[in-house]
Parts: sequence; C-alpha cells; structure tokens
Amino acid sequence: MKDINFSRRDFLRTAGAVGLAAAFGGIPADIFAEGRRLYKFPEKTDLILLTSRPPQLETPLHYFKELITPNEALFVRWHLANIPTSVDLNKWRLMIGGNTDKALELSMDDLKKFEKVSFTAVIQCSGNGRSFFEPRAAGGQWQNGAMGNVTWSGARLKDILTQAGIKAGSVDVVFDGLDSGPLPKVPDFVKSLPLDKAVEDDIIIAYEMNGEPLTMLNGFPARLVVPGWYATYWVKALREITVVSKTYEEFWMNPAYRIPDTPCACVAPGSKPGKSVPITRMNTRSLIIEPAAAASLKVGRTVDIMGLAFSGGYSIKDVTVSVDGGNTWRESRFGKDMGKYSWIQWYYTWKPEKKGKYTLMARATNSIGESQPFESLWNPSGYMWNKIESIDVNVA
Ligand SMILES: Nc1nc2c(c(=O)[nH]1)N[C@H]1C(S)=C(S)[C@@H](COP(=O)(O)O)O[C@H]1N2
Ligand SMILES: [Mo]
Repeated sequence: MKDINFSRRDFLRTAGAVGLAAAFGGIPADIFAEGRRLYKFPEKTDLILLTSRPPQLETPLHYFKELITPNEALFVRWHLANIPTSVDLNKWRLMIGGNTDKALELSMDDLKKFEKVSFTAVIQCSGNGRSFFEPRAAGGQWQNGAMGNVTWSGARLKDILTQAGIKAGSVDVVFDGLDSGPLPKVPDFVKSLPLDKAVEDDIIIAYEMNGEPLTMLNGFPARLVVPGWYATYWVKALREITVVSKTYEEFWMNPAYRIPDTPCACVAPGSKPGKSVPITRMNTRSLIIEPAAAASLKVGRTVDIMGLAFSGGYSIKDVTVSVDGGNTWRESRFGKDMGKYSWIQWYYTWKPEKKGKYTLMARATNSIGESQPFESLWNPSGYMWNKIESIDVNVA
C-alpha cells in the first residue's frame, strides 16, 4: 500500500471536513492566506482551496521563491469526484494495448526496469491565471498558483510502446487513469496524444517527483509527463495506455481543452471562436515574486526584484524589467539553468530614489522569439494567461 494514513476513510473524512466547515461558516481565521482559504490534504501542506471534491488546490505564491517546488506544496487539480485514495502496488498494473503487436501488463518493478530518465519541468494547468481574464472566463478561478517546477523521473513512453510494438496505421495514443465520475454519464477523464508526439524522447511515465514516489494527489503511482505542454495531458494515476488507429475525440479532447484556431489562440473578449483546436504547448510567461504586490519599500534602499519565467520547451532568452510602468526596460540577471523545460529565476537590483507609487513589470522572451503581450489574449475557457506581469509598490 502507498501509505497507511491514506485509507479511503481518513481521506474522505479530511475532505468531508472542508464541506462541513464551509456549511457552518465556522472557518478559523488562521487558515486564510493572501485573503483565500487554506486547507491541508494528506501528504500536502496548507494550500489554497478552490474545491474539495474533486480536490483543486493552489500553491501559495511564496513557494515560488524556491527553484524547485516541494512535493507537499505542488498544486492539485482533479476533474472527477472519484479519485484514487490508496493504490496497492502488489495489484496495480499499467496496461498497454490496442493497435500493438502484444499487450503489456507492467508492474511498478517492470516499469523501473526501463531506462530511468530525469529532468526538471514546469507543470502548469491550462487555466492558470484564469481569474485575471475580463470578461470573466468560466472555470476554476485560479490565480498564479496552478503551476510548479518539479524534477520528474520515470521511463520513456517511447521505450514502453516500442516493447509493445506499434502497428502500422496507428494515429493516437490514449491515456486513462484510475479516477472516474460520480455517475456513468459523467465522461471519464481520458486524454490522447498524436502518435508522433507520444514517441518523442522527453515524454515519460513518471513514478518519482523530486526523487520521491508521487504523492497520491499528484498521481501515484505513475503519471504521464509531457514537458512543454499544458498539464491537461499529464494524466495521473495511470491505468491504461491504448494505441488507436483513429483520431481520439472523446469529451476531454473535444469539446474540452480547446483553444481558438487563430494565430493568437484568442478571440475578441466575450465572443466565440469559429473553429477550435486542442490546446498543446505552453506559451511564454513570467511572474514577479518579490517584492509582493502593494509592498512598502524604503527610499534609497536597495531591493532585489525577483521572479521566474518559462516557456513551452524553449529556454528563456531574456527577461526585461521595468520600474516605471513600462516606459523603460532593463535586462535582468538569471539564476541557475535547469534546462529548457524548467523555469528560470531572474533578479534585478533596484534602488528607488524618490517617494511614491511605482509600477513594476516583467516581460520574458524565449529562444525562438516568443514573448508576452501587453494586453491579455482572451479565449472563452480562460486558458494560456500570459499578459505581462505588473505590480504596484509604495516607496516611502
Ligand atoms: N487522471 C487524471 N489526470 C489528470 C487530471 C485528472 O482530472 N485526472 N487533470 C489534469 C489536469 S487538467 C491538470 S492541470 C493536472 C494537474 O496535476 P497535479 O494535480 O499533479 O497538479 O493533472 C492532469 N491529469
Ligand atoms: Mo488543468
């Protein structure tokens, strides 16, 4: 068993308590941060609670001062009410089949016999930052905490598919996890990748995050990791991988998780796109972590403005910073380079010489010239938020 504290009963009791506390309005004052409610789930620290069933938990911003997001602080997002709360590795098998020469049933020991690959990659929900869109986009109202930077380890999907033998005429590879909806009519969370994407070298079935087994809420015992692409494809608690000879188009591929088929993946705010395509690669974005929004700074005293930046699999080339609301821009310094899928930390030293209100901004550009827009790129689902970050601080 994964964890003795993780019996289904304990887990549901914890989750149920959230509902009860909310129903009675009896929420202790000390479980708020950034004005939002915090809650602790098994194996996790206090995280910002969006919903308890299914769990949707956001990482408080201060964790992003760290280059690597600790496992207990990584955000959590499930779509369906029935999620695995314990998995017995003696019984768990990853099944691979469909349009393959043979069907495989891999135990965790079998999975660990494939070459082990490790890299650091940002995991980010398509809806990260959704709450900032105007007009409002329907869906979980995430701020900036539906992301994290994690070192993932596991087996190459390609190696596993090669062992099964991909038959001619294969088109998509389909991934299903152990979760399910409360009623049979609720579509099961199933995602697919085009075959040519699925056999890329960097796509892995991860069984470790930051050198530890995955936490239950982040997909124990194994999950798909598609570095550079939005986390909707990173199917958790994997159960079955099926190679198919037709384009897979069930609910979570169509109509869910699609973006306008326009060059900016955007439409006029409030309007509907004519044609849509599945969301895929992450765009380029940055975030200011320090100082915090509305911070009070001292005139004549040096501050290190610090933040992070990343893009969908292309390294960040530069991050420019403005301390005057976008009139002038200066280059920042970078921290340690953890590879093209990781975020990079950037720093800019600033000494405000006059009292007043200042607007700090950051803009990242990746190695193929993709950058951040001055105005948000609106789409009906509120995906891909990457407007140039901007915070106000006071100097006194
Ligand atoms: N089995 C399963 N995998 C899933 C999901 C899900 O609902 N079920 N949600 C996806 C989405 S949309 C996101 S953003 C990520 C969240 O991963 P995390 O909970 O580890 O942060 O998981 C992905 N994998
Ligand atoms: Mo997501």
